[in-house]
Amino acid sequence: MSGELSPIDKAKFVAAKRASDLVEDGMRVGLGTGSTAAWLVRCLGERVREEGLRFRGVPTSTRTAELAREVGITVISLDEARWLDVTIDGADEFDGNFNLIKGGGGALLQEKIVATASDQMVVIADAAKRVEHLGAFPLPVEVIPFGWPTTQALIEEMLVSMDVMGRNSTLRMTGDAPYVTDEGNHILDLHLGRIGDPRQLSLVLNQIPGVVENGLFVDICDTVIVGFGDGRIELR
Ligand code: ABF
Repeated sequence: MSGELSPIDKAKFVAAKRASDLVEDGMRVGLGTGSTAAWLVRCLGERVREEGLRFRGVPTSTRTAELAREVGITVISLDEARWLDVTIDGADEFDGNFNLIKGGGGALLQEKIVATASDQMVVIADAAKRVEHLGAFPLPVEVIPFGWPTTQALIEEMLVSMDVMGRNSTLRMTGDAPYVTDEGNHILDLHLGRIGDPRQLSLVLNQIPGVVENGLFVDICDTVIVGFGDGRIELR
Protein backbone atom coordinates (compact mmCIF):
# COMPACT_ATOMS: atom_id res chain seq x y z
CA MET A 1 0.00 0.00 0.00
CA SER A 2 2.82 2.43 0.80
CA GLY A 3 4.83 1.79 -2.43
CA GLU A 4 7.52 4.40 -3.18
CA LEU A 5 6.68 7.36 -0.98
CA SER A 6 8.23 10.80 -0.59
CA PRO A 7 9.86 11.31 2.84
CA ILE A 8 6.91 13.38 4.09
CA ASP A 9 4.36 10.77 3.02
CA LYS A 10 6.53 8.01 4.46
CA ALA A 11 6.59 9.87 7.80
CA LYS A 12 2.79 10.21 7.78
CA PHE A 13 2.34 6.59 6.72
CA VAL A 14 4.54 5.05 9.42
CA ALA A 15 2.86 7.10 12.16
CA ALA A 16 -0.58 6.10 10.86
CA LYS A 17 0.41 2.44 10.51
CA ARG A 18 1.66 2.30 14.10
CA ALA A 19 -1.56 3.94 15.35
CA SER A 20 -3.71 1.49 13.38
CA ASP A 21 -2.26 -1.33 15.54
CA LEU A 22 -3.98 0.23 18.58
CA VAL A 23 -7.41 -0.67 17.25
CA GLU A 24 -8.91 -3.91 18.54
CA ASP A 25 -12.06 -5.91 17.84
CA GLY A 26 -15.21 -4.32 19.20
CA MET A 27 -13.79 -0.81 19.59
CA ARG A 28 -15.52 2.42 18.63
CA VAL A 29 -12.90 4.59 16.98
CA GLY A 30 -12.91 8.27 16.03
CA LEU A 31 -11.40 8.69 12.57
CA GLY A 32 -9.66 12.01 11.95
CA THR A 33 -9.43 14.13 8.83
CA GLY A 34 -6.48 15.19 6.66
CA SER A 35 -3.77 13.39 4.70
CA THR A 36 -2.20 11.64 7.75
CA ALA A 37 -5.61 10.47 8.98
CA ALA A 38 -6.36 9.25 5.45
CA TRP A 39 -3.34 6.91 5.75
CA LEU A 40 -4.78 5.65 9.03
CA VAL A 41 -8.14 4.93 7.42
CA ARG A 42 -6.43 3.02 4.59
CA CYS A 43 -4.31 1.01 7.08
CA LEU A 44 -7.43 0.14 9.09
CA GLY A 45 -9.26 -0.84 5.90
CA GLU A 46 -6.40 -3.21 5.13
CA ARG A 47 -6.72 -4.80 8.59
CA VAL A 48 -10.48 -5.20 8.08
CA ARG A 49 -9.95 -6.93 4.75
CA GLU A 50 -6.90 -9.03 5.62
CA GLU A 51 -7.34 -9.86 9.32
CA GLY A 52 -11.12 -9.59 9.64
CA LEU A 53 -10.75 -6.80 12.25
CA ARG A 54 -14.22 -5.76 13.42
CA PHE A 55 -14.61 -2.27 14.78
CA ARG A 56 -16.87 0.73 14.17
CA GLY A 57 -15.53 4.08 13.03
CA VAL A 58 -16.94 7.53 13.70
CA PRO A 59 -15.64 9.87 10.96
CA THR A 60 -14.92 13.55 11.63
CA SER A 61 -15.85 14.79 8.14
CA THR A 62 -17.76 13.79 5.04
CA ARG A 63 -14.38 13.22 3.31
CA THR A 64 -13.28 10.72 5.93
CA ALA A 65 -16.70 9.03 5.95
CA GLU A 66 -16.47 8.46 2.20
CA LEU A 67 -12.94 7.05 2.39
CA ALA A 68 -13.80 4.82 5.36
CA ARG A 69 -16.78 3.28 3.55
CA GLU A 70 -14.69 2.85 0.42
CA VAL A 71 -12.06 0.79 2.27
CA GLY A 72 -14.64 -1.41 4.03
CA ILE A 73 -14.85 0.15 7.52
CA THR A 74 -18.23 0.05 9.29
CA VAL A 75 -19.19 3.69 9.78
CA ILE A 76 -21.52 4.87 12.55
CA SER A 77 -22.44 8.35 13.74
CA LEU A 78 -21.40 9.85 17.06
CA ASP A 79 -25.10 9.77 18.02
CA GLU A 80 -24.99 5.99 17.72
CA ALA A 81 -21.59 5.56 19.36
CA ARG A 82 -22.11 8.10 22.17
CA TRP A 83 -18.66 7.40 23.60
CA LEU A 84 -15.49 6.19 21.89
CA ASP A 85 -12.53 4.07 22.96
CA VAL A 86 -10.02 6.09 21.01
CA THR A 87 -9.78 8.85 18.41
CA ILE A 88 -6.81 8.95 16.06
CA ASP A 89 -6.28 12.18 14.14
CA GLY A 90 -3.64 14.40 12.57
CA ALA A 91 -2.65 17.92 13.66
CA ASP A 92 -1.20 21.07 12.17
CA GLU A 93 1.08 21.73 15.16
CA PHE A 94 1.76 20.10 18.54
CA ASP A 95 3.88 21.38 21.42
CA GLY A 96 5.72 19.67 24.29
CA ASN A 97 2.55 19.71 26.44
CA PHE A 98 0.48 17.98 23.74
CA ASN A 99 -1.42 21.18 22.98
CA LEU A 100 -2.48 21.21 19.35
CA ILE A 101 -3.52 23.48 16.54
CA LYS A 102 -6.00 21.70 14.30
CA GLY A 103 -8.43 22.76 11.62
CA GLY A 104 -6.16 23.41 8.65
CA GLY A 105 -8.33 20.84 6.90
CA GLY A 106 -11.51 22.67 7.94
CA ALA A 107 -12.94 19.91 10.15
CA LEU A 108 -12.00 21.20 13.61
CA LEU A 109 -15.53 21.25 15.04
CA GLN A 110 -16.35 17.60 14.49
CA GLU A 111 -12.74 16.70 15.31
CA LYS A 112 -12.96 18.41 18.70
CA ILE A 113 -16.37 16.96 19.57
CA VAL A 114 -15.28 13.44 18.62
CA ALA A 115 -11.89 13.67 20.37
CA THR A 116 -13.52 15.00 23.54
CA ALA A 117 -15.96 12.07 23.51
CA SER A 118 -13.08 9.57 23.52
CA ASP A 119 -11.29 7.77 26.34
CA GLN A 120 -8.03 8.53 24.53
CA MET A 121 -6.89 10.80 21.75
CA VAL A 122 -3.85 9.78 19.73
CA VAL A 123 -2.28 12.28 17.34
CA ILE A 124 -0.33 11.04 14.33
CA ALA A 125 2.04 13.53 12.77
CA ASP A 126 5.23 13.95 10.81
CA ALA A 127 8.12 15.43 12.78
CA ALA A 128 7.75 18.87 11.15
CA LYS A 129 4.55 19.45 13.15
CA ARG A 130 6.45 19.60 16.46
CA VAL A 131 6.89 23.22 17.64
CA GLU A 132 8.27 24.97 20.69
CA HIS A 133 5.32 27.39 20.79
CA LEU A 134 2.06 27.06 18.90
CA GLY A 135 1.06 29.80 16.49
CA ALA A 136 3.25 29.82 13.38
CA PHE A 137 0.43 27.87 11.74
CA PRO A 138 -2.61 30.17 11.40
CA LEU A 139 -5.19 29.32 14.06
CA PRO A 140 -8.53 28.32 12.48
CA VAL A 141 -11.68 29.61 14.14
CA GLU A 142 -15.07 28.37 12.94
CA VAL A 143 -17.63 31.21 12.86
CA ILE A 144 -21.33 31.49 12.00
CA PRO A 145 -21.78 33.10 8.55
CA PHE A 146 -24.27 35.64 9.97
CA GLY A 147 -22.34 38.81 10.74
CA TRP A 148 -18.92 37.19 10.30
CA PRO A 149 -17.10 40.56 9.69
CA THR A 150 -18.40 41.73 13.09
CA THR A 151 -17.19 38.52 14.71
CA GLN A 152 -13.83 39.02 13.02
CA ALA A 153 -13.59 42.59 14.37
CA LEU A 154 -14.45 41.37 17.89
CA ILE A 155 -11.75 38.69 17.67
CA GLU A 156 -9.09 41.13 16.48
CA GLU A 157 -10.03 43.59 19.23
CA MET A 158 -9.81 40.85 21.86
CA LEU A 159 -6.38 39.77 20.59
CA VAL A 160 -4.93 43.13 21.71
CA SER A 161 -5.08 41.93 25.31
CA MET A 162 -3.73 38.42 24.58
CA ASP A 163 -0.17 37.10 24.69
CA VAL A 164 0.22 36.70 20.92
CA MET A 165 2.59 38.22 18.37
CA GLY A 166 0.32 38.90 15.36
CA ARG A 167 -3.32 39.98 15.33
CA ASN A 168 -4.74 39.92 11.85
CA SER A 169 -7.06 37.33 10.44
CA THR A 170 -8.32 36.23 7.04
CA LEU A 171 -11.53 34.60 5.91
CA ARG A 172 -10.73 31.22 4.39
CA MET A 173 -11.80 31.06 0.75
CA THR A 174 -12.44 28.35 -1.82
CA GLY A 175 -11.84 30.16 -5.10
CA ASP A 176 -14.00 33.29 -4.99
CA ALA A 177 -16.37 32.10 -2.27
CA PRO A 178 -15.94 31.71 1.48
CA TYR A 179 -15.03 28.17 2.55
CA VAL A 180 -18.04 26.35 4.03
CA THR A 181 -17.55 23.69 6.71
CA ASP A 182 -19.57 20.47 7.06
CA GLU A 183 -21.80 22.41 9.48
CA GLY A 184 -22.36 25.29 7.05
CA ASN A 185 -20.04 27.74 8.83
CA HIS A 186 -17.02 29.80 7.73
CA ILE A 187 -13.43 29.77 8.98
CA LEU A 188 -11.29 32.71 10.04
CA ASP A 189 -7.55 31.96 10.09
CA LEU A 190 -5.78 33.97 12.81
CA HIS A 191 -2.18 34.89 12.01
CA LEU A 192 -0.75 34.98 15.52
CA GLY A 193 2.89 33.97 15.06
CA ARG A 194 3.26 32.79 18.62
CA ILE A 195 0.62 31.88 21.21
CA GLY A 196 1.82 32.44 24.78
CA ASP A 197 -1.14 30.86 26.60
CA PRO A 198 -3.19 28.46 24.45
CA ARG A 199 -5.67 27.61 27.22
CA GLN A 200 -6.52 31.24 27.94
CA LEU A 201 -6.82 32.11 24.26
CA SER A 202 -9.11 29.15 23.61
CA LEU A 203 -11.41 30.09 26.49
CA VAL A 204 -11.63 33.74 25.48
CA LEU A 205 -12.22 33.00 21.79
CA ASN A 206 -15.15 30.71 22.59
CA GLN A 207 -16.86 33.48 24.58
CA ILE A 208 -17.21 35.72 21.54
CA PRO A 209 -20.70 35.64 19.99
CA GLY A 210 -20.47 34.19 16.49
CA VAL A 211 -17.54 31.91 17.32
CA VAL A 212 -18.57 28.27 17.15
CA GLU A 213 -15.22 26.67 18.09
CA ASN A 214 -11.51 27.22 17.70
CA GLY A 215 -8.69 24.93 16.58
CA LEU A 216 -6.76 24.90 19.87
CA PHE A 217 -6.89 21.47 21.49
CA VAL A 218 -5.78 21.82 25.11
CA ASP A 219 -5.82 18.83 27.50
CA ILE A 220 -7.41 16.62 24.86
CA CYS A 221 -4.48 14.75 23.31
CA ASP A 222 -2.92 11.90 25.32
CA THR A 223 -0.27 10.53 22.97
CA VAL A 224 1.57 11.69 19.87
CA ILE A 225 3.03 9.21 17.39
CA VAL A 226 5.66 11.02 15.37
CA GLY A 227 6.78 9.67 12.01
CA PHE A 228 10.08 10.45 10.27
CA GLY A 229 10.98 10.40 6.59
CA ASP A 230 13.39 7.49 7.09
CA GLY A 231 10.62 5.30 8.51
CA ARG A 232 11.43 5.78 12.22
CA ILE A 233 8.66 6.50 14.71
CA GLU A 234 8.68 8.02 18.17
CA LEU A 235 5.93 7.67 20.76
CA ARG A 236 5.42 10.60 23.11
C1 ABF B 1 -6.69 17.36 10.44
O1 ABF B 1 -5.96 17.48 9.25
C2 ABF B 1 -6.54 18.62 11.07
O2 ABF B 1 -7.17 19.09 12.12
C3 ABF B 1 -5.34 19.24 10.60
O3 ABF B 1 -5.81 20.48 10.21
C4 ABF B 1 -4.99 18.46 9.38
C5 ABF B 1 -3.63 17.87 9.32
O4 ABF B 1 -3.50 17.51 8.00
P1 ABF B 1 -2.38 16.62 7.42
O5 ABF B 1 -2.44 15.32 8.11
O6 ABF B 1 -2.77 16.55 5.97
O7 ABF B 1 -1.10 17.38 7.62
O8 ABF B 1 -6.17 16.38 11.24
